Amino acid sequence: MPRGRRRFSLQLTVASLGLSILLGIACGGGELSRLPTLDGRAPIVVAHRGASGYLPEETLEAYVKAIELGAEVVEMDLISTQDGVLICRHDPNLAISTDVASHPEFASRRKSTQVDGEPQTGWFASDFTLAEIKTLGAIATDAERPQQYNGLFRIVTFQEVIDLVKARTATTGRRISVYPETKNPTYHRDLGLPLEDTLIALIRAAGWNSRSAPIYVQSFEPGSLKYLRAKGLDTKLIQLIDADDVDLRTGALTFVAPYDRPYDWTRAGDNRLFSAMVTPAGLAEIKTYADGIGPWKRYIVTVKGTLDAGGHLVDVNGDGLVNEADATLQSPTSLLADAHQAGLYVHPYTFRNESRRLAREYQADPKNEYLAFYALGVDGVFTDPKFLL
Ligand SMILES: [Ca+2]
Ligand SMILES: [Ca+2]
Repeated sequence: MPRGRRRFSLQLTVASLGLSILLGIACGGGELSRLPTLDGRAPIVVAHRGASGYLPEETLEAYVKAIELGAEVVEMDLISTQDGVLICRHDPNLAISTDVASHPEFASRRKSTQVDGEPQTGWFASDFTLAEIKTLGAIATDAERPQQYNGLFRIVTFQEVIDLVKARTATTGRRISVYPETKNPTYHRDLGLPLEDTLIALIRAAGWNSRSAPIYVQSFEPGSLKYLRAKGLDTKLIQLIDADDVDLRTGALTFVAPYDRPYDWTRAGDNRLFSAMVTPAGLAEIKTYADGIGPWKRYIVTVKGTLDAGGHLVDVNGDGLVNEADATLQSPTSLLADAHQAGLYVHPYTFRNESRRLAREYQADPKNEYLAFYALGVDGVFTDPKFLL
């Protein structure tokens, strides 16, 4: 999901207690069935990488925190170790989210390579066994987030999160789901460490290979989802839909590699952009192998900056920066209606509470953004959960 470039901070959002409060506001008394979701159920709150507004992301501690805050779904990215174990990390490059750089015993493994065509230098999970990775500490990936927990928590395997969720489901009596993403599937296949068959085996072993099981499987690469389905995976599948950014002068989404199209399309010479997925034809194709879409939220409601008479962007709030806090909401697109018409769930990403990411109409209050999207009928939201205290 939301990859490095858009990983702005912060602190965030709302889990289910907050959700019920918000829905109460949205529905004038909590009549959840009035929300125009696909199946009439209340939208799900997906804790993006765990309680990543509080603790280093994708650690057991971050998932425990998210569950304690009330999230009903915990999200994770899956990458492979050298010995083929699926671990929860957003980036194959361990320099981004671990303290590997401070481990002299691994200094010689630093190298330069490419991930989805993007040159990177660092330490890569495919060069480390699980046992070696277990000696590393997780660190916050965003300087605006708490740093005091850096190095304290270990990297976890997907199996360990499955075990956690099952245990917490039993002790709380709540239904808690997981939402794993096959991360960089083509990259892993090229390395001889394909993710999909291992993932299917873990899901089967968990007894979760059905549409009704507490699991959603997501990917940006259609080929990964199609492979999973063809190999017998019967869980809910969600096609992620990315873009690079918004051109604040026009409100149009921009498409710059590697956020222009799924990497398997790039490799196949298919030059369509991610935006092809949100057309009626694109949605119909997705419906042949998936149950829903996870679009960047700007596909549903985009924003446009304020221009002066000379056509220059204006710093409306006078903070010296021109960003989304100086921009206004545009009319919703037809994507939600089109996707629901196609029978697809819609789970947009990523909701965050920093004021610089909130359009003017939200008045620096992230609750207003949730209310707006809930009213439109989204079936869930990816959030970096943090209660608004
Ligand atoms: Ca993700
Ligand atoms: Ca400003």
